[in-house]
Amino acid sequence: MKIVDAKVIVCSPGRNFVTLKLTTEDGVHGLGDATLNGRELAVAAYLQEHLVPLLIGRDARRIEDTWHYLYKGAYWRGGPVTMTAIAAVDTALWDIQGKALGVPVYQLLGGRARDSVMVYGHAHGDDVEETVASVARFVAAGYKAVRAQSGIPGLAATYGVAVAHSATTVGKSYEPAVRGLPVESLWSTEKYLETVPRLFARVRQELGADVHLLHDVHHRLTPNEAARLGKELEPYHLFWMEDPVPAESQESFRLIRRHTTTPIAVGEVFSSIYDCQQLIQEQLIDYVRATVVHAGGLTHLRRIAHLAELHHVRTGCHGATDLSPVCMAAALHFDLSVHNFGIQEYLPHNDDTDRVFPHAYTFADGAMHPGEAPGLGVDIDEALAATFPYQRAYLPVNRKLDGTLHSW
Ligand code: KDG
Ligand code: MG
Repeated sequence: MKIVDAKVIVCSPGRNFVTLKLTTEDGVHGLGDATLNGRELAVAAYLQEHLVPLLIGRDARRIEDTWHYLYKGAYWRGGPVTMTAIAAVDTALWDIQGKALGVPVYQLLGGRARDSVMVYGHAHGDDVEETVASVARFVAAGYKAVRAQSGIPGLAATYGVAVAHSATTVGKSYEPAVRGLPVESLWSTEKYLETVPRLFARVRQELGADVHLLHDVHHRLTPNEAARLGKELEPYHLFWMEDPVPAESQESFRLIRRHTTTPIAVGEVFSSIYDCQQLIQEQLIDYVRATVVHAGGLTHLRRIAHLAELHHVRTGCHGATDLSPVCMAAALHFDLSVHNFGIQEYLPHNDDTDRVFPHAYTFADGAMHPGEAPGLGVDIDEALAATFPYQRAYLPVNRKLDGTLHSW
């Protein structure tokens, strides 16, 4: 089953997506998401210039061999651009394999380990009370788990609080990529640490103990500050505190761990098992957030999950709207089949994106299912995609009140 065509499709139905489409001599095609938010064209060029020539003529069934051929064959290992490009190829090959055998991808991954996949939505508001009301709307809409992010008094814009969309509408996407040059936001650790415990006290007071609550610190604290936050949030029993510190230094998590039992999730920026090896093996985290598109595809993500399973770490795949429906579909097949699944992030895409990428996955009652279509169950309408050309976009940057550049 030789690959005879490999196409890199860049489109922007509201935000930029890079998609790899591989076609075999039998006319079967498979898709892989290759979107790296704010650096999209680097991956498109990596695929087009360096991987496409290697793919033509290869046997599409040799998924494992192709993964190692592209990883070890590059000599230069890892990094988000390389691993996103490899992920796209790997995902497309699993899609082809499923279609060729007439089964959904999750059946190739060992079959379903659960009936459906619990997801969390994003609640947010300009202040604590608005955010409490937003969480309540998600609960009323059937969500079992909700991430809560509130505006911070004294700061004009805060991570996780939408600007472009109505802040509290269930089902609306939070779209942080901004077309044009990066916007700058301001940050104060003191104001943030004062607000977040108050937010969760109010949410628990209004909504009780049943709903799973999550919060994303978005890499902004030091280990000691994160330890303080985790400790102050303990009475509110969070499902997780996400990305408390930048994770380049895996050792930082020891300090946080020593001080708090609030569960820790990390890894949406990870591109390989080596980014989280120590975190997992030393049980410094509870959830690993790596997902298909940025962590080398289903083949490599399964390796991460299997290592994690040995150390009581569960999965919590990144699922923001800058990951295309192709990634969402692949993540759902992974989630349904992997034993140590924890939760899946879910933000619905806008209508244009859903029309460009028709898909079989569904949401009901706070959970998702990848559907029973052969392969991933997602396609691309290339003619429609062509009507949404690429537009340069960047993620925001973040500065402290005195102007010092900080992590966004
Ligand atoms: O591209 C970056 C976004 O995907 C990220 O900022 C979203 O942190 C995020 C999350 O948890 O969804
Ligand atoms: Mg995050």
